[in-house]
Amino acid sequence: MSDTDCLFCRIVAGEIPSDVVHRTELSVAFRDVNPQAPVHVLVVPRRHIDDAAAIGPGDAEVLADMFVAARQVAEAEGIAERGYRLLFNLGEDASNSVPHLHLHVVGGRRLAWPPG
Ligand code: DGP
Repeated sequence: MSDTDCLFCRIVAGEIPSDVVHRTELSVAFRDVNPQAPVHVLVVPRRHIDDAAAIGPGDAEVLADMFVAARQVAEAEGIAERGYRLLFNLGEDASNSVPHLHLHVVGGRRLAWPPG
């Protein structure tokens, strides 16, 4: 998929507005438009990657950046101490709806396990 067709590439480029809470050289984190918990932030790589199944050895640096960004978001949002969930949805059964890799950072309430 080309950048111009990709919703999250367009959010990263600032072409579509979003509530950005964290930026690094490699990733951007913004609030999910349909939050499932008091804190629900998506960490996305600036470079387009389709999904978690498309990750390869060359993506180590960007993945590390995304996980560090997720921790920093959790700390800034005040959920780091009580705990939170990091989640990649993948494919139809997991309701993956946006084909640009995104790490969900979800917390601020007790989260059910297993998820529905
Ligand atoms: P997933 O189901 O894992 O593909 O999650 C995609 C998430 O993206 C979903 O929770 C809603 C969110 N989302 C979809 N469109 C937009 C948008 O235009 N802006 C923002 N901030 N979030 C969006």
